[in-house]
Amino acid sequence: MIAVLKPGTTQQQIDNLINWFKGRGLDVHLSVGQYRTILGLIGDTSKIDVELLEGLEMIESVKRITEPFKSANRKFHPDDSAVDIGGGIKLGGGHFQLIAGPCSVESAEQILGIAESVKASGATILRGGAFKPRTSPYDFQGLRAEGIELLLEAKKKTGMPIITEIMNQNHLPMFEEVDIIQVGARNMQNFELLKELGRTNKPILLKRGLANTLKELLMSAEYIMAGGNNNVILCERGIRTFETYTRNTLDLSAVPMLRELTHLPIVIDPSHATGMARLVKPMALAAAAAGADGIMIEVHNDPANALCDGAQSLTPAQFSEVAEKVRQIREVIAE
Ligand SMILES: [Mn+2]
Repeated sequence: MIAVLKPGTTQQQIDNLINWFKGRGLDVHLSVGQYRTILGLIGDTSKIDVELLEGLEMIESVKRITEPFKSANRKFHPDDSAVDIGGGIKLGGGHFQLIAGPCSVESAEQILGIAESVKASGATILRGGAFKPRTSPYDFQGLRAEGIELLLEAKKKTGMPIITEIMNQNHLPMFEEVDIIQVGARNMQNFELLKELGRTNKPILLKRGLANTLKELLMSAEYIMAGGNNNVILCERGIRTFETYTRNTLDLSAVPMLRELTHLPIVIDPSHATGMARLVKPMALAAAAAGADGIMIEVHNDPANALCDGAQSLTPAQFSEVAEKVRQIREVIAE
């Protein structure tokens, strides 16, 4: 981090500032020019509040050289991370996983039927919502605890690990046997929830908020990792732009950009990103081509009568086609 001081700053002020930085464990490199005095701060500056510094009378500007995220930063962890999902499955670091299942768990027959068909098509992880963060309080809110029970039954019968969303840290005891806990877009900055998940050792799939930057996504990952849980998977699911034909705008550049910034695995969710079943296949293929570590797709046995997100859900037959094409794309990019 570099701090540029205003002209006319006294030696006493400079000494005070240097001591303040040293008190925070930083080494300070002082550079006195004809018109400018510059302090180079060396060490872990992640706990330094840039806005506080910029507010000081003697400071002209502050520039971070290293990003404020530390645990997630590739600079300190050059190799890709692979998150251990359990059951011999890893995600990231060369391990690609296809996640599929309905938006919401609706019944035992529904979740088990979909699980069996997506497994047969090559899906390796089963998704299904039990607690649903719906925009309207009058929409289906999910089967809640019963939904998790049904997912666990499907897991037992198919052997597929399961992923489902948590909305409240008080629900954590219900997630004991859930393999991956999802933090939805709307909770990306629910910091108390993130801290609580940081105290577990569960794999966490963290979705990017609909109006959040990649830096904010990484800072949220940092919340989980700062608590000691490094099993974080990032998920791009579309962001809100001025476009209205699609539900959201899929930011596929997030894959190569995040790849540079972080060692954490990156999953793409083309279903929520586009909101339309017919756009899911091209976007899933593009995600595979961009090098995503995983793709998460909503699949329903009867999309027209789905209790949630039917318009963007693929039928098992459509999913099977996408899964095959994704496999082919991955072969091409591996060459
Ligand atoms: Mn959904």
